[in-house]
Amino acid sequence: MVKLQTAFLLLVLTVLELSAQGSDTTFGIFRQKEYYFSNSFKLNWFKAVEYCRARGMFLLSVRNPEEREAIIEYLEGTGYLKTHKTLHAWISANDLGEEGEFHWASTGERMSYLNWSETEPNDFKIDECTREDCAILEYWSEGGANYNYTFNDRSCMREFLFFCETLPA
Ligand SMILES: [Ca+2]
Ligand SMILES: [Ca+2]
Repeated sequence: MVKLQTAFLLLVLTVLELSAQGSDTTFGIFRQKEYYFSNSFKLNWFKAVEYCRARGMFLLSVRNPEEREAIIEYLEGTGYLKTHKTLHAWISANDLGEEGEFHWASTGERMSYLNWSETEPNDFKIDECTREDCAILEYWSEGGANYNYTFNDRSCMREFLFFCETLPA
């Protein structure tokens, strides 16, 4: 009977472990900040903001080289780049309030770290009513200095992966 119970417990643990591995989300704590990476789960920018806030977090801000380095290190730890050559993930920068004036939605700060990909932001015209007002962090393994964890404005309604972070109170 004891053996049977042990076997059952092992089975439960194995199932739990498998379901944890199968999860498409990744939480991690890094340099006192907690991050969340949606991994394979895509939302438009507004829903990504809501998703983060509903978990007590904020859509990621990358306000200086240190914050850029931190998210790169965190992402490398998730193993995502072992299976993907590119990354396109929403961050909180947007110029929804005033065209061309990018601010971080999570902190309210004006963007001063201009880590844009070449020729960005271009406010590309999607259609008569839509241009590009929300920013992603983009990476391409063959992009060299460009697409190197740099920013690109995209249409807010497009669905991309995203990062959440905790911010100090
Ligand atoms: Ca714009
Ligand atoms: Ca763009």
